Amino acid sequence: MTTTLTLHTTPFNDQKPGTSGLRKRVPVFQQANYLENFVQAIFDSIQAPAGATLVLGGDGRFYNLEAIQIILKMAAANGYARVLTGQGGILSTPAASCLIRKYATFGGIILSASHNPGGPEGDFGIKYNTANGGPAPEKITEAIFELSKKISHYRIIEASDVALDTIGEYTIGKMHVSVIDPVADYAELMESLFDFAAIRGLLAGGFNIKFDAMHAVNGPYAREIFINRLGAPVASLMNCVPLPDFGNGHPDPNLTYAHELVEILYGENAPDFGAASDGDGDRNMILGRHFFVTPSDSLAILTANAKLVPGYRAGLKGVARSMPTSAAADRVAKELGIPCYETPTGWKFFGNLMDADKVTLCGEESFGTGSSHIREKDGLWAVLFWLNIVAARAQSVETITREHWAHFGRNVYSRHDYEAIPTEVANGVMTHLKDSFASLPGQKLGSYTVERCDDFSYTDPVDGSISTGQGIRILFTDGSRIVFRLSGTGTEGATLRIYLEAYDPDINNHHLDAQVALSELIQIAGQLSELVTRTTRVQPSVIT
Ligand code: G16
Repeated sequence: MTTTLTLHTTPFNDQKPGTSGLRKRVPVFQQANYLENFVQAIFDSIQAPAGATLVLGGDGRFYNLEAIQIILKMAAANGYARVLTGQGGILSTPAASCLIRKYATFGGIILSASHNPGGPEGDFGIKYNTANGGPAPEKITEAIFELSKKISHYRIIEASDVALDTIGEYTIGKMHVSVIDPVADYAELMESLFDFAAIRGLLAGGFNIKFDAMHAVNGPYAREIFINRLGAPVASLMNCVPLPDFGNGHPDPNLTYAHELVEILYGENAPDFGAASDGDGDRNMILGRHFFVTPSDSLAILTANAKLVPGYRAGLKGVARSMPTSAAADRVAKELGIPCYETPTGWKFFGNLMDADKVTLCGEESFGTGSSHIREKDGLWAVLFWLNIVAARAQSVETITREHWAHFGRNVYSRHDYEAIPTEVANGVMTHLKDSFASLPGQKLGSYTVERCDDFSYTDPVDGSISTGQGIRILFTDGSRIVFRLSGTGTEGATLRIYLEAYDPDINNHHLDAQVALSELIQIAGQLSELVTRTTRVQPSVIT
């Protein structure tokens, strides 16, 4: 027996989605009706037609299972005909995007706070993806927020929980729930894009890899792809058992948080190749032996070598990068004669470009790379792309990167993050920078001269929508730049990100450590923002 209930609720005023959905601490989501309000606001704003199917899954973090049971009962009460979910409530973000597209569902709900830590006191998150498989655009997230501020009721069915641990068909009221293998469809898609035989040959020939799933969602995906399908030894995997608190770690694949992997790749007898992915499996970090590839360079190198990969042999329509990502990909696009788009931070801005067939590859400095095979960034896809290139070129990651720099020049790049700054202090830094816009152009700062500065705004070339206030750019006459931006994914205070980029065509400087090569720009960024005085921080929390 099931009963549909319409329950009274009162709004919360803080349900504004950030760069990628609503992210809050777990105890915030555990408040009575907090999740229910947001889910009802999603359902009310998207107005799915009768008979619609929804994909639902998450990265397995603490509260994932409870949230899925609630959302299933709410979907049933809101008239959905079917929900597709992964066994154990698990779906990586790219796998969810793959399922939405493959089964042409109305959309999907993904439960994840991505690279943020998990556990009872950690972070939780929820976002809605549309029928193209990509994160909802701003007009939808704004509508959800507006509805969340005036919600008075939500609908839910009283029913027993679905046995999410067992693959099979279930019903809640009139709604069907298909609990499916979370890995199979995604692994099949990967096999259709890359030369698995060549990668298998590379691995069989003694090329050693180490993949770190950081105790997050990609563990089972990596096991199926690297071990079962590509024949890598089991020792190639580390931290591949997903845990609700990520083993108390911070599942962010960068030099700071993936230090266990970094130490192995920079140690004695290091493997030839290392990679890591994040909480929900959409980010990636690529390492060679004793070598780190910046995400910006990675995008450029994938673009330059795409024809070596079966899925991209026909060529690329174009490439897109977020504004703070280095211009390395722009140089490749220019040589290939394809367009390069510069979007605000947030994967959602790439969706329209891919749907309109304007771009094939996209990437962000925040360890995200992907293509039009789905509408999310894709961690394992990037790892496979690299392995495919390495197999085709029979060269190391370092040689491929250095040859790339020798040909295109090097966009030396780094990001400095100052985390958990009081919000008013961070806002003060941004206001101060904007106040100095009028006086900066033409100023000589050390060996750099300011050409112009602005607060980045973007007009979507497909639907004409305008996004303003997307980051402060100080652009120098030689093409170098400093970008200041406040993160839209943190849950504690504000995170100030400072992005630094200098272009160096001289191969004799390409051995330099980025922090050394950028030292003058780093100093200028500190001066311009009055960083130490305003924030009392002398060191960034994270350098990538
Ligand atoms: C999300 C977005 C990315 C964005 C990143 C960082 O990634 O999908 O597009 O680059 O956040 O955003 P911010 O600089 O505002 O913190 P993820 O992996 O967290 O979903």
